[in-house]
Amino acid sequence: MRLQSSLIFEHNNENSSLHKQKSDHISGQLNNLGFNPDTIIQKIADFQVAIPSWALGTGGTRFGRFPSGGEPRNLEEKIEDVGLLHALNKSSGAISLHIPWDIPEDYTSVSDLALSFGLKFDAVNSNTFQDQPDQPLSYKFGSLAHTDPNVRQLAIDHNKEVIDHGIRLGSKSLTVWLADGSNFPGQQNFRKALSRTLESLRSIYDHLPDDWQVFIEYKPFEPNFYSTVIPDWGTSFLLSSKLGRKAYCLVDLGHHLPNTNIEQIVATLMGEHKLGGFHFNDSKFADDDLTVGVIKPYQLFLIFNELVYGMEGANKDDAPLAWMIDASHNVKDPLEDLLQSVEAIKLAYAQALIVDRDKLEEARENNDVTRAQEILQDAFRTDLRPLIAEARILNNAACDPIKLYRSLSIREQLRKERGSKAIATGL
Ligand SMILES: [Mn+2]
Repeated sequence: MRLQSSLIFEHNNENSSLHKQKSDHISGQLNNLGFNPDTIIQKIADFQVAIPSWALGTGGTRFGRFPSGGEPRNLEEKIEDVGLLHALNKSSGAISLHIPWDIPEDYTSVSDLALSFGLKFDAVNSNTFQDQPDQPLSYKFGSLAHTDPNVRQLAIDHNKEVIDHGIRLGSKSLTVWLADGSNFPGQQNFRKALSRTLESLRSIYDHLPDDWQVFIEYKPFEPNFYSTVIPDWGTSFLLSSKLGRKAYCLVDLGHHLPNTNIEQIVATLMGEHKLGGFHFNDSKFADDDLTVGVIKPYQLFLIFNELVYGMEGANKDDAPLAWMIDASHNVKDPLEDLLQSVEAIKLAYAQALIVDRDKLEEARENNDVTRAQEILQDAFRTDLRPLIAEARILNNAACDPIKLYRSLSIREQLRKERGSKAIATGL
């Protein structure tokens, strides 16, 4: 399904007068504060967040899954769904593929299809956390860290294959997340497991083209419940530092123990020029994969506060960070949920852009704690949603993407086209 641009124009015309009032109001407010609203709008308009191919279907828990139909049945339909999102918000201009769930049958036609929607291929993701039907050896006791060199080789070869698929699609990065770890004390020799992982990652790293990056994701627990081989940013930093200049740390917001100060981790990694990218989601308890910004919007803002400080300062010349959503949708329409997540990310980014950095540094240097807090909260409590909408209108996207999505009954149309029982492949 392809969204006609005339429908977006009609929608924007219908909503323009109320929107204009709100947007003029906030622009005037920003002008008074010494910010140029047009510069901020342009930065928001340019900001792109990749959509993973596995987030387009209804997620489940180990207790059940309740899909609502019309989900993409193959890679082509997944690309179409991201194309729909991108048409609605013009901020979802990339798709991140999961191998082997999304191996293209015809690279040229898949690339052409993506291009026709204005989409690029973001990081490719390997999968050594489950066995494939025809797999000769099992990942039950690990992959890159496995005690058996033959299993490690299988996992290394898989990652190299993923890179090869990515090269053919024009992707420029590989994300590695390992489920390796142990469930019981005594099960695994921590030191041996980590050094085997480094050795395996070195073989994968050697296969990376020169203009590629590898992102090392960390996670403190799950699916293993006693230890994971790469539990935290420190281990990810250690591995990426030992690997070399093409290796970076990847921060998945859900991969931290409760109350971890993620913004401080971001600051430290940026300070070392080793932050590669993000997997956005939100959580109440653990890796809940909820809609971005739905539980802890202030944390998201504080993270962007560090990101903007880096991106507009000492990290200006670094490679651009990889932005991706990594969420799951148990009870919502996946496409509506993704629209909400992208919106939340852009809002946090915009709010971080209006932090008065000079005044904040001055307050910090003078140990004026109250003032420093006020400066951050002034930015966080400014409603910049009309500016996000303005950035969309500038890009010929919808003023209100969810409103348009619903008024066009897109899910109903997809159900008709794909079937009310169609469940996304791969999950
Ligand atoms: Mn992730």
